[in-house]
Amino acid sequence: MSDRRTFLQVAGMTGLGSFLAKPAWADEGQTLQATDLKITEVKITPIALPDPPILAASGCHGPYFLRNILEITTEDGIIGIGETRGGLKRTERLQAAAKHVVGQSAFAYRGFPALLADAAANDKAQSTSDPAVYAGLELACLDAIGKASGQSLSRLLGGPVRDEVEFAAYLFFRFAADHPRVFDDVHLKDDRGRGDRALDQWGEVRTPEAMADMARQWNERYGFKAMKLKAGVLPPDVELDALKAINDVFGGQAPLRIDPNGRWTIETANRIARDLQEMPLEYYEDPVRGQEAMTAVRRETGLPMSTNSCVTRFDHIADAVKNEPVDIVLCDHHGWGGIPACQALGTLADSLGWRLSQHSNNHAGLTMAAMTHLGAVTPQIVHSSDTHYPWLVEGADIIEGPNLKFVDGKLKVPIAPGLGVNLDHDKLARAHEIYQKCGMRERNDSVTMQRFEPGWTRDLF
Ligand code: GKR
Ligand code: MG
Repeated sequence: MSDRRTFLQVAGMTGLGSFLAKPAWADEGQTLQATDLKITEVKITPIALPDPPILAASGCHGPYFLRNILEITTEDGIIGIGETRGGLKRTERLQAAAKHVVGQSAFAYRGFPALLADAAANDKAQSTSDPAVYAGLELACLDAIGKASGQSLSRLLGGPVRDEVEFAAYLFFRFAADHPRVFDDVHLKDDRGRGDRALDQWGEVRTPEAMADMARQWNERYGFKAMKLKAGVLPPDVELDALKAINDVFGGQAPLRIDPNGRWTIETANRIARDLQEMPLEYYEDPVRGQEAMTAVRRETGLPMSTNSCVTRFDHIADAVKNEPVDIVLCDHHGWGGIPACQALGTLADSLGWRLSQHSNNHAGLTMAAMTHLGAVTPQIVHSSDTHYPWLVEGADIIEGPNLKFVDGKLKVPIAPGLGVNLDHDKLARAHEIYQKCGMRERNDSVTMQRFEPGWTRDLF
């Protein structure tokens, strides 16, 4: 099976040279005070990257997913890079936040949330107080500090506690990349086509057999061991059969996860759980919506439960301590407010008896590197992390060189200064051009799904 290796005709070479430059203070043999990393410019580039028609409780993914890329320039000439969630609203918030951050030192990033909260209070029209805005800025500051000090991001943050970070297979039901409805989409603005010109070659995966075959191939291709089935798409019994078929492929040896994204009723979740109890289930992820419903399923089934929906902020923790809805929290540095925030969550998790994994939405290589560093500096991440990265076809990432490669289901923790990946500005410019042309400005999976299945709504199963 081959993805479109030359997507957008982009190619590059890995280049660590620019990371290996001497720190700005090294010439004079001075201390770190010699550089203040005062921010002179924050550049925000919204981008659209190709996405296949994968399915979730929210509907079907559109032809592109959106991200925002940050480049902060400092007085010392060092440029820090970052990536965060996409969408026009967030681009506008980032642009508003940028104005307040210019003139600050990149070393002082922990002061930015307060600075941005004050700014938001004074300017209600432009909410800069958004954890994903802060997380993008923080990442770019950490990258700049890493480059200035010659240290990798994970060394800066007290690690690495592991040299490699393990990821799980993130298996979605899906339509074929050349399903006719894909080409009806007015947003589509690249030269993908049918057959061997399709975005990818996985074909349609909407049966237990096709899903089990894809799981086998993901294990062979990437080495992933844990298998996460994105559910809440087909009737729950079909999804249960798909999980059983995956289990059979691995002879009962692969840790399994199933995530219906809260689209099941408590009754359905409890009924399906009876079969899950017979399988090597690592955890039951958000089968139902909200802490109280999750608590009801957890009490009834006794299964380990995880979430990226009902405990997603620090101010959800007090209720979670009371309700006990979960055993595992999927942290996400864009949602929890940065990498050190997720480390703090790890400390809390230790005392609450929780374990951590990482949540993912579609992302590019800067986030992939950031998630790897986060996995390396957070000992409580003991479950392999989610990532959508394998869905990003070769050549479509915006980093220099080929897409990052999983070996044995793992990525090596980058050791070059900062994030350890470089932006390829040609690829970035193309991804920005697609953003401008495609007209997508926010994610809307239900509208895309209604083009495949007119009248589709997100009813509960
Ligand atoms: O990409 O469709 C998707 C996923 O469903 C995503 O939006 C979720 O946030 O990956 C996520 C999850 O684990 O729930
Ligand atoms: Mg989830």
